Formats: sequence, structure tokens, C-alpha cells
Amino acid sequence: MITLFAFGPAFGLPDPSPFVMKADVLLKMAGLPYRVDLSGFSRAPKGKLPYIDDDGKIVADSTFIRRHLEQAHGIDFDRGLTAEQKAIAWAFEKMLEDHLYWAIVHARWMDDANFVKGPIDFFKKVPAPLRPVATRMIRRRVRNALHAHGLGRHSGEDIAYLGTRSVDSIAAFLDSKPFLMGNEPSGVDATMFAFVAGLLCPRFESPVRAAGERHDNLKRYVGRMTARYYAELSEIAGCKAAA
Ligand SMILES: N[C@@H](CCC(=O)N[C@@H](CS)C(=O)NCC(=O)O)C(=O)O
Repeated sequence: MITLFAFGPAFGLPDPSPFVMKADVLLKMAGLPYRVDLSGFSRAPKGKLPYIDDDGKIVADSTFIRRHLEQAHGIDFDRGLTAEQKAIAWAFEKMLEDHLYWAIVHARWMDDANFVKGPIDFFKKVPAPLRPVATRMIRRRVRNALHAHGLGRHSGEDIAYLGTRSVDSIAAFLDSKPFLMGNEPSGVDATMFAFVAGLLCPRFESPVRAAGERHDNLKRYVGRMTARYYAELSEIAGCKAAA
């Protein structure tokens, strides 16, 4: 049995981490039995979630989880896609994960109003006397990560410009298709759904979320993926589940 190590539902999302949501959807797409464990962060091999334990084999990082599901369980997430489509899917996936993700992190963690509506909750378990120091320390760590990535070096206005370009690109490419690569979901939809839902999360105000809200097709897409993979939920990120 596979165990997915996750943070657990937060901010009205199945998980605050889009990478965890991606892994969760990949497991649902694979149709393999799995359970979710919320106690694994301190043992995460790379210091991050998600990771899985598949009968004793530990696999960390959502992309390597996908590779493991493909190689060990014979799942083909890109069934029916041409080599060109697979290349496009990979490019979109990495744009979402290595570019748009940081705009989402910036909005949630660096904006004071957003921070107190969301990430501050992560510190509730820290004993009260230590909480302010721990909060400052982790927030500084996130600021440094944003700086090391590069996005954090730009002004808020420029981050909004870059994030909006990515959001407009995925909306334009999705167009009126039900799923990113066509009529059926493929591997990239696990990523696309997770990141667009995280972006549209109504808890946080940001210019990049506003860019997402301007695209009805993205909202309908999140609703469509919710209906297919989270049938127990009536909506995610304000997008009503509907096939
Ligand atoms: N490349 C990784 C990224 C995972 C990741 O960045 N996880 C974040 C949550 S969104 C995390 O666990 N951060 C905790 C930390 O950096 O301390 C993947 O695809 O799984």
C-alpha cells in the first residue's frame, strides 16, 4: 500500500502545497490504493513534502513520484499524447512549478494581510512564547528562498507582470479544451489543477490571483477536475464542481 505524506487540508484546499495536491491527483489518476499520512514532514528525505512510501521504497518529490508510478506500476499518464504534446506538457508543468509557484509563495508569505489569513496558522502548534521568533525565522527563510530563486528580487509590480504572463499563457493554451492537452486528462493536469486551484484560493488577494479570476475557462477547469477527482467536494478554490 502506498502512503502519501502530506500537510493536510488548509485554506479551503485539499492541501496548501500544490506539489502535494499534484501527487494526490496523480495517485487518483493511477487508480492505485493509497493512504495519506500527515505526520511525515520531520522525516521528509529532502526536507519537503510530498514524498511517498511504497511498500518500504521512499520516493521524494512530485516528479519522481510520478516517475515511480510510471516505472514501478506501469502507469502511462500521457497515454495517447504525441511526442510534441508531451514536450508542451512538460514545458507548462515546469513553468507552473518553477515560475508561477514562486509568485504564489510571494503572495501568501510576503504580503502581511495574506500572511495573517493563511501561513500564520502553520505556527499554531509552536508553544506561544516561541511562536513570534519561529514565525519570523521561517518567514525570513521563505524570503531568502524567493531571493535565491530570483523572483523575490523584483518589485511587486514586476512579479505581478511575470505571474500574469504565465496565467494568461495557460488560459490561452487551455482555451475551450476540457483538459490541458485535449479531451482526456493527462499527467500535466495533475500539476495544472493543483497550481491553478492554489492560485485561485479565495483566501488570498493578489494581482496574480486577479489575473486567474479573469479567465472563466480556468475556473471551469478547476471545477471539472474537482468533479472528476474530488467527487466528495462541492467546490475547490471557489470553483463549483461540475463535469
Ligand atoms: N520539487 C518539489 C517541491 C516540493 C515543495 O516545494 N514543497 C514545499 C511545500 S509547497 C515544502 O515542503 N516546503 C517546506 C520547506 O521548504 O521547508 C516537488 O515537486 O515535490
